[in-house]
Amino acid sequence: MNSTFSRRSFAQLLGATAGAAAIPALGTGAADAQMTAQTSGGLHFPQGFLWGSATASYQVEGAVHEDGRGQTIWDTFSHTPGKTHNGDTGDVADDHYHLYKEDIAIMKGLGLKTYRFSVAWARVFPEGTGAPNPKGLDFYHRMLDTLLDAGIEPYCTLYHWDLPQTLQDKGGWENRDTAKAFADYAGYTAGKLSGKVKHFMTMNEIRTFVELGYSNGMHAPGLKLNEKRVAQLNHYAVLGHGMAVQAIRAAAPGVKVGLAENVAAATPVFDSPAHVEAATKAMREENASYLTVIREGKYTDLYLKRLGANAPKFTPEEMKLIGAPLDFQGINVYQPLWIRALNPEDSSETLREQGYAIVPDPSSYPHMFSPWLTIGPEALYWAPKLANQLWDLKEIYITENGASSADVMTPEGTVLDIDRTMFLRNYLTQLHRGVSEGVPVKGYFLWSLLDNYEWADGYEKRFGIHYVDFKTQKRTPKLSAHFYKSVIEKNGLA
Ligand code: PNW
Repeated sequence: MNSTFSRRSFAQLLGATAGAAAIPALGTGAADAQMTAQTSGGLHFPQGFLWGSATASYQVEGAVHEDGRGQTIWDTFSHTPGKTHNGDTGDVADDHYHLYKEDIAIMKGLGLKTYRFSVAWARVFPEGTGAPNPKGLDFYHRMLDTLLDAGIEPYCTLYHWDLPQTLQDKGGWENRDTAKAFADYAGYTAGKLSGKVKHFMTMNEIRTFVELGYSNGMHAPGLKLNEKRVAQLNHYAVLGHGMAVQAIRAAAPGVKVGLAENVAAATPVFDSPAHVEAATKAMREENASYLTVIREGKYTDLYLKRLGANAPKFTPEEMKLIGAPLDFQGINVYQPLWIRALNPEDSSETLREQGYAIVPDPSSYPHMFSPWLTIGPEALYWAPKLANQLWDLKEIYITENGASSADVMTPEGTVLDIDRTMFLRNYLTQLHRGVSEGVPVKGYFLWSLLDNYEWADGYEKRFGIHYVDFKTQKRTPKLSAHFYKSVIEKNGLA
């Protein structure tokens, strides 16, 4: 395809890089015709909608030995042979620790209103607890000053999976003391940064670090524990969130506190009252030990019943902390979980007691470069809508949404990621549908600003809207960056 792209079209595209109104230069393409058709009604977002992008410390920073940073479970895991694609590590990643000014200039050029980043716990407390390392926070102060100078509002995640190794050596999230250590670190850090940051998320994707880290062993620390141990450490993880909420409120009065969770995005197979009712039940039950317990302060009856003797041990005080009210809710939405209503023929006791069925993907189901990233734009309509119906969330942010592509840098020096651009356009169209119905989504953070270290997939699976040459650290905007810039400029898709 790229070889048939004419020189003139390239010139137009490169023109689009510099100029604000340049996207129409591509207006003869099929993709733009599709966009016109979809948006003929004018898909504008409410004034003040926060357009952002997200990254995470271990995935972009590099500089793992610099300024007193302690070792984390991802340093250990990625350096263990056979654990990551190609043995890739985050030792250098995007070298954002040194290139943050350039990266913030890129954000400013895009027109970003907001940026979601995470703090590496082991930069602030190299051993997880004990004496803080002032040089660690200095980096975030430098970064935040540059960001604020650029007029971009920071949203800060306090835990995006890079647990200090010292704490893992004492059991990690299996040890209740880790929850307390996290709260201490979170309170300390929020207190120090609250002059510059007004929105804090305790954790990112509790589901992912619990299930991939401790159950199937695909992520750090790479353990495969039994159901009982996983349920108990899941409890300590949500407890860590709850204790951190309390600590942040005490240390940084006035800031807003939430978390970013990847909900199982229950999506009805089609829009009928019975399927929507089934999807609503699934939204609650499939998130039972994550968002549901955090929003309701209790585990669902079905969750506890199914675990039986493997259910976690907990106290009423712990449940109160876990269910503490939040100021906003971040949800990361990637793939749909397709749900149908039950038929009279569904006789299984399991289905009957839960009241919905998960429909498995046929082998022909389309996905992005990451096999798990099945495509279903409707997830970005239903996930915030159903979550809001269940828990009256009031202030929702899509804290992550984006896609991996097998990006190719053309000889002319550009990346035409039409699949990612299509993915984003269609998901954003569905987000617009929800917002226009009054679902209180206040902002959207695209994952990710830059290609970065995609965990166990190393550098192979690129999620950025800017291409990174990992040898030279050169950043190049992809077609999707031009698209996103135009969305921000127009505050919509029309
Ligand atoms: C999220 N899944 O991870 C993380 O928050 C990011 O750090 C990550 O880079 C991004 O999504 C893209 O993967 C996920 O298997 C990892 O369903 C795996 C899954 C979902 C999210």
